[in-house]
Formats: sequence, structure tokens, C-alpha cells
Amino acid sequence: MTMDTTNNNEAELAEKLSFDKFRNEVIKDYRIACESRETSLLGRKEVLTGKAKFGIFGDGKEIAQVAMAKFFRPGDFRAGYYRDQTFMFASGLATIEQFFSQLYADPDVANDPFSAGRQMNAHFATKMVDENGDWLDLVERKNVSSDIAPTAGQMPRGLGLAFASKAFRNIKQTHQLTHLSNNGNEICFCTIGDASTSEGHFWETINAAGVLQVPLAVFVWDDGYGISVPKKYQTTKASISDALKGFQKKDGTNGIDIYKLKGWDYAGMCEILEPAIQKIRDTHTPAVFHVEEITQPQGHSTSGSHERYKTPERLEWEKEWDGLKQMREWILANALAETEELNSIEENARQFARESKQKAWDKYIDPIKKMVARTVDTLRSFEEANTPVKKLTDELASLREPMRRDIMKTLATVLDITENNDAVKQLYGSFKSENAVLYNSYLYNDGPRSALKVPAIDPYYTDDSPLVNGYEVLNKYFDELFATNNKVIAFGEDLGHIGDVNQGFSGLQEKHGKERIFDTGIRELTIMGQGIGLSLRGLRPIAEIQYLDYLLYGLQPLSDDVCTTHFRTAGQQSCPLIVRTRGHRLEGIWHSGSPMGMIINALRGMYVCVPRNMVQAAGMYNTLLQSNDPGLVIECLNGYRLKEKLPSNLMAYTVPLGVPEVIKAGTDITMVSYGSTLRIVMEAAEALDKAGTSCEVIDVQTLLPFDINHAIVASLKKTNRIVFIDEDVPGGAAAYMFNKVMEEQGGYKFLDVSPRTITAKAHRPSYGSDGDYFSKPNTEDIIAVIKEMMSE
Ligand SMILES: Cc1ncc(C[n+]2csc(CCOP(=O)(O)OP(=O)(O)O)c2C)c(N)n1
Repeated sequence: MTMDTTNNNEAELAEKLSFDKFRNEVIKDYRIACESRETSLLGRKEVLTGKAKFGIFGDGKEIAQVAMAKFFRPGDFRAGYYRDQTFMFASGLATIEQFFSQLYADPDVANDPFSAGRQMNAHFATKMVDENGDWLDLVERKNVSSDIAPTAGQMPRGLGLAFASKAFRNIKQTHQLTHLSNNGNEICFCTIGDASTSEGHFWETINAAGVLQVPLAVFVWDDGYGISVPKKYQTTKASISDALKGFQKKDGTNGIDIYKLKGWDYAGMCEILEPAIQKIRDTHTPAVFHVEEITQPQGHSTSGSHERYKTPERLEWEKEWDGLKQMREWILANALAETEELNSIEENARQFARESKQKAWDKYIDPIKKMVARTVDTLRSFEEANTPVKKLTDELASLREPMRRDIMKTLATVLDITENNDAVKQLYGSFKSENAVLYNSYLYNDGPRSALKVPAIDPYYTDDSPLVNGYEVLNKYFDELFATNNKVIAFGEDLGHIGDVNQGFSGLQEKHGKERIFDTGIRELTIMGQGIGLSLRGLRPIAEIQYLDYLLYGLQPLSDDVCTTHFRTAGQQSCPLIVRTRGHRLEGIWHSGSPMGMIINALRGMYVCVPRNMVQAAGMYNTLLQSNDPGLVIECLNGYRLKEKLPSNLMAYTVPLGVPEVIKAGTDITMVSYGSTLRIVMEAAEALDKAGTSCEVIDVQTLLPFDINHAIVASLKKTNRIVFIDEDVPGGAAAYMFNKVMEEQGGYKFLDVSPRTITAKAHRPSYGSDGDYFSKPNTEDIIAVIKEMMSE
């Protein structure tokens, strides 16, 4: 009897404790949801009153996101978009104050830790790499890959982040990297709006995830619209979960799991998510959570009002099914709290959001006001003598919300008026460099892991170094690389089983394993995404695009995501992806492209290597692998069967980036080129030499960076004639080289005759050798142009 009573008491106590824990959890979630809503309401006001430029908020998604955040663990990753503020607050990865700092574009990373004021608001990130470029312990922290604005742009990256878990789980060579993964248990939580699922990125990602079986949890926030366009114009059957049905995993098949949730139903969502997320973690089966019946109380963004496109009935429905209202009613119905308690939570939330906003504003404006004060101080000394200066100073001093540019404009005008007064000049100069640090830094790594700081080591040859085919240089190189570097992974179309279309990886899958060297589907976009995710998680992927012409399919994630990663996180994330491809001259419209102008203009933030042969290519891979900067290496498609001497120090030698090589010395004219074109250039140069014109041929080796030590102008000083030759369209990369040498290097000062570019035609080349001859620069044309220059 006594025993029974004790048991009863203990059971009651345990029940009470677990009830209290549950209740506290619910109340905490409700509080976070309320604070987040207040943040959205206040945020919109800040934009409408002009304190911030643009605002986009997570109102309407609060309840779904507090539910989701419960299952996001240390080690996990998020690849999301701009609606996820509540998830960030609930995961402890953002404060309201930080949210407002980003809204104000505060360039101090201590205030906006996501982007140092570089990104629009609600574009989140967490720090993954330290100041030395070493990866932090990602297993013990919750990780957020930096958001980007292009809709669905997070999908390929999300796939890659999830894929990395699979790699870590299956590749035994990575098992000692315990700071990067715990046996691949990490899930990537990926969020997307319902309308953005119309993008090809979504479908390619879902298909790849279904094939690969990776721990990807995709949450579709379905509020029925993409800005103003309703989902009947976006999605087949106006339901993404219905449209996805063929992807559903069944017994004995691959595929994805699909769940439907109601965005206002806190309890219902938690119940579904708990086992579903655990299953993803354990089995690496991807899942889509279609979160329906979500609202958007303030409309899409501060750019417009939703009354323009939502019917009165819809607006009424949104009010009734607002997640906060529903959660509140559910709490009361289940006696988890009294009305007074909820009222006070709501009031405190309002107060807290207001205070946080104010703190963020003070932190933002304070340094600017100090700059204004310094400026005004300096300018007051001119006032008496100079009325226009006094007027400008007064104007600046009276600005209630000054900006840095107001100060710069004032100083520049005063400089003009005072004819370059020293004190003003000094102040202007020092503000200019301070602002450059805030606004123009971090495009590339400039710390110890900068690709430009990798020491140059020459290839080493012995008397009996063998002469081998170009592809064999790479094959031997990759073999040694995979034997010595446990972080490298290579993949692409036809790269695994047959060892790539030109045999660079021939036999290597068998030797180094299917987990490290493997085939992918034909999906350049998500191949890039796989590479991005693996890179962010500290591995060293070499992701292959089969032919340069098909880089276009993968260009968007490189340009929007890879190239901006380091910049948009102010150096807190690095994406050292290596993209390997082959291109330039071969045959036909889509196997001969050399669209280098397009590439270098799209890829500032990556390094672009254009090796003339495979020995140079391997040296560039070595350089890139020692750095944290991303790079594209374009091998010469027609060079795999040309003979090259095999260096004996394959793993050690490096090709420094941005350092051209004079591959033939001469005195009469400088010929600047790269890649496959160099063979034509050399043919022309040798013929011209015989005819008495001494040609100096320079291989630029990399287009980004370009001739950092100005070696080309040094050659021009000697020859006083220069021609830039490539197989891009007119005005493409040859024009870029021309501009660099003439403007940046001041080459125009050393010209005896007008400089030239020789390029391919504007159209793509016709098929066959004659098509090639008449479309791309040929030896005879080059000789003719140079003869003309010599006679000028
Ligand atoms: C590639 C691209 N196209 C267009 C836009 C402009 N845009 C921004 S958000 C948006 C609608 C997205 O709707 P949805 O995916 O449903 O997300 P929601 O904003 O409703 O959460 C559009 C068209 C963009 N950012 N990126």
C-alpha cells in the first residue's frame, strides 16, 4: 500500500515535471513567435519611414519555424531564404537587434554578424571559418550557409550540404575529421517559398536528392503566392506535394518522403516533424515538408501592398488562420496558460522588439555621427574666411540621419573649394580607406589562405623524365593526389566508371573508391551545388563540367553563390570549390566554345585558370588546393593527346596565379594569349621569326587574376608593339586583356603602332576543320595582322 502511494506520487511528480517542461517549451515558442511578429511589424515601419531601404519579413511563418527549429541540432546546416527570421531567433542564431542592424545595413560585423551590412535584411549566415582560414568545429555549432536572393538559389547548395553528410559517413579517409562531421549525422534544413518551386533548381535538386539519398529536409512555405502570382500559375495541380508524388519513396525504391503540414498547427507539426527528422538523420532519406495554409499578414515585402492582388475573402481568411492567433487559441483551449499571461508575453514582445531596434539604430548611427563630428571639426576652421564651406558644414551638421556618403560628398566639395587643403585632403583620404575596408573587402581571401600567397615551386625534371600524353600527366597527378589528400573528392558526368571523357581519371575509381571518384547525372547546376556544399563543409571537391560550353548550365550558382560567399559573409565563410572543365578549340557550335569574356565577367570572386597544357593545369590544381579561394580550371580540349614531359614532383610544384610566362622571347612585337590559341600563336611567331620579325609570346596563364606584377607592360616597353589574341568573340577576353595592359598597366605610353586584338568571329564556329579555320583565329590571319603592324 505504502509502496503504491510512493509510486503514485513519483509518477504524478514525473508527470507534472514533464508537463511543466512541455508547457514552458510551448510558452517559450509562443514568446519567440510574438517577438518575431513584432520585429516584422516594426521592420516594415522602419523602411516606410526611410530609415532602411528595403525590408522583407517572416510574418505568417512564425509557428512553422518555431516547430522546425526544435529539431535543428548542433552540426546541422540550413540553406534557406529570406523568410526564416523566426527559425533563426528560435535556434539562437540571431537576435532581434542583429536583425535590425542588418536592416540598417550596418557595416560592422560585430553588429550584423551575418553579412556586415552587405546583404539585404533576413539574409542570414553563421561563421564557419576563422581569421586564419581554418574551419571551425562545425559539429558543435548550428550552421547557416549564407542566404542569397535569387529564388531557389539555395537548392543546389542545400543538396551539396546534405550530400557532404553522405560523403563523411561513407569515406573512411575522412573519419578522423571529427570537427567537420559526426559520422554524417548532419541534416541540411532547406527552406523555399511555394512559388520558387517553379524554378528548375528545385526540380533538379529534388531529383538528385532522390537518386543520391542524402539527408535533405526541404520545407516549402506555402502562402499561395509568389509576390502577386497565385500558385495556380506556378505549380501543376496548384500543389507541390501532389506534383511531387512520382518522387515518393516506396519499399525497395529510392526517392523522397513527402509530408503535408498546416502552418498554423503547432502541435500537429511537432508531432509529424519529430519522427520524420529522425528518419532523415538515421537513413539519409530526403524529405519534403509541404507546409500549407501559411499567411503573409504584411504582404510580400515593403515594395508593395498585398491588397492589390489578394481578394477580400483571402485577406479575411489570413486573419482568421494567422498562426499566432491559432497558437494562442490552442494554448488557451489546452489550459497551458491564462489570457493574462499571454497578454503580458505579447506586451513584453512589443517592448523587447522596440528596445532591440533602438539599440541597433544607436550602434549603427554612432560611428557615422563621430565621423560627422570629426569632419565638422576640421571644416569649422575655414568657416570665417569661406562662406560656401560654412554652408556645407552647417548642412552636414544638421543632418538627423547622416550617411557616410554625405560626409564624403561634403569633403570632396570642400576639397574643390579650398583647392586641395591638406587637412581636408588627409581626412578625405583616411575616410576613403576606412570605407574601402568596410565596403570593398573580402572578394577573395587575403589572409594566409589566399591563393596568391601560395609559394611558387617549379616542376622538376630529370634526364629520364618520360614523355607522356597530356591526359596521362593528369591521370598520374590525380592518382597521387587521391593517395595523399584525404579531403579531395571528384565527380561529374562520366568521371567515375570510365574516368572522364578524356581519361584523366581512368582507373582511379577502382583504386580510390566509388565514394571519392564518381559519376553524376547530367545536371551541371546541382553538380556545382554538390561542390559548394562539400566545400563549405571543409572538404576539397573537384567538380567537373564535361565541356566548357556546358558551364552555362552551372554558371548561376558559381556567379551568385560561390563568387559572393567570402564577400557576402565578410570572410566568415569560404567556398574553395575547384571546377574542372575542358574547352576552347575543337569542333562545332557546342564543342569549341571559349566564352572567356562572359566567364571572367560573371566570376569575379573565383580565379580563372587557362593552362596551355596539362603540366600547367596540374600545377594550378596544386596552387588552388593549398588555398581557400574557389577556382575554375579550363584544360585544353585538344591537348590530351599531345606529348608532355612528366615532372617528378607532381604533388609539390605550383603555378602561381596571375603570373604570365614568356614562352618565347623576342624583341619586335609582344603577342599575348592563353590556352589552346597559344599553339596557333607559336606557329605564327615561328614563321614570323624566320621572316625576320622577332616575336615575344606571353602566356597569361590566368585571366583572374591578370598579370599582377605587370610583366606584360615590361615586354611592351621593349617591343613597343602588342597584340592580344584569343578565340573568344570580338570584345571578349582579348578586350579585357587589352584594357588591363593599356589602362591599368599604362601600356599606351609605350606604343609605336596601334595595338590590336585578334579574336574569333562573333558567331559560333561551323562544324569541321574548315569551320574552325574560318571562325577562329588562324595562323595566316595572325601573320597578316603582324606584318601590317610591322609596316606601320
Ligand atoms: C531568380 C529570381 N527571380 C525573381 C526574383 C524576384 N522575387 C523575389 S521573391 C519572389 C517571389 C517568391 O515567392 P515564394 O517563393 O512563394 O516565396 P515567398 O516570398 O512567398 O515566401 C520573386 C519573384 C528573385 N529574387 N530571383
